[in-house]
Amino acid sequence: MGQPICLEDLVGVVNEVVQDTKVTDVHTHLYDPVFGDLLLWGFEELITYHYLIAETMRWVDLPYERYWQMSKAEQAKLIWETLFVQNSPYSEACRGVLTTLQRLGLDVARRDFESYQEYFRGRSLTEYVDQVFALANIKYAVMTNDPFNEAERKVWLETVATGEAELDERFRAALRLDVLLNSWDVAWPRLQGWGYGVTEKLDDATISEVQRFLQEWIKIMEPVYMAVSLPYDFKLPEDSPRAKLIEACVLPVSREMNVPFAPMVGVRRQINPHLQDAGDGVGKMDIGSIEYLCSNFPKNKFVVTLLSRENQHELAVFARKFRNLLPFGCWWFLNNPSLIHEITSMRLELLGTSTILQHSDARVLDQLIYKWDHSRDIIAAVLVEKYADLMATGWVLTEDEIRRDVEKLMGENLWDFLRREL
Ligand code: HDL
Ligand code: ZN
Repeated sequence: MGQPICLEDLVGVVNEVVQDTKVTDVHTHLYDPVFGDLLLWGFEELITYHYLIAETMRWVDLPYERYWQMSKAEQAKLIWETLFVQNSPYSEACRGVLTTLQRLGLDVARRDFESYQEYFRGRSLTEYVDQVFALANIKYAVMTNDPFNEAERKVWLETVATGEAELDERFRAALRLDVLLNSWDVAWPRLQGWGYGVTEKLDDATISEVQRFLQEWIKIMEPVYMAVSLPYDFKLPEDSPRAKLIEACVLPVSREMNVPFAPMVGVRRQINPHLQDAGDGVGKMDIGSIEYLCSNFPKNKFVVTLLSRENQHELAVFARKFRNLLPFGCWWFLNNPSLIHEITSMRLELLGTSTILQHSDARVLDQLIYKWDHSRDIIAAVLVEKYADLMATGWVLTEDEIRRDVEKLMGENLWDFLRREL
């Protein structure tokens, strides 16, 4: 049971436990170094993160194509001057750059752009991965792995599947199905070219071959889940290739191989295409589609994150109704202190410890440091509120119990969900 803690020690104990707890980062865009240049890292990648591009382009009247013609170093300098010198960098993406530099031991007060670039030159990537994972206290980072991405596919087939290189066990795969599910017109010719007996028509033969494609990539990647980013107007049930592929291919294989399905719903894709990756928006989705999945497929496991703030309360309420629904993270436009606080409070109040509070969505290795620093501070503050409320009833609390709860909330619930027999 361990020693009960007193109210005076609560803040210290909760913060220490949250800082100490290694996280499973349930969703990132990072890659094991074996994937080479697909893993982004270093100052210029950190400061040209697409969030910062969008914020910069609000200030400069530069034609978009002129920005895209710049070198990475020129883009970095423009962003630095615009967002950090001409304006105070308190947006979450800007502050994150500074938190990362500070945690790496660099002097942020000097505002010395060149020295920040210099720090990374000649660094060993594998050493830097160790340093970042230690600073961010990461146990696992779940990648986003797309078998339709030629560069990535090549590494899986020629390096990983052949046993030529072992994956670093800290990087876990997620099989990403955006092309298959959102662009069937693009997907089926590619599948056909890879030797799957598919046609555009989703008849029994094609369905069986798409299932084989999924089964084969699950064997290659050993993914933690199968994910897809779905638009805000995603609907189930629906008479569409996407609905058919999900119900006839993804869900049967998901259940057969115990690889949860992770619909990530709410993007309004490319509302400003000139911004490229930074050009997506957000929209409220119809939670009835999540209800349709959870209630009609009770033996399937769903790991879900939604992009709209307006969907968060519904998601938490629906998770109370369906044990096969595991909500996770404050995704993308929600990954800001005010919204992380609001969503974390809501989830603890509605779901207790039966949820996963956060993921980083990191696209650049270095971001793990700030995304987890910032989230840990907020999660600890909310947990202090909740444990203090418990203690006000006369409840006696031990550090062991706080550690147990925090481990679940910071990612262990994913591994437990995989072990569950629904
Ligand atoms: O689809 C996704 O996984 C999103 O996270 C997008 O990659 C988005 O562009 C992003 O990077 N969000 O942080
Ligand atoms: Zn993402």
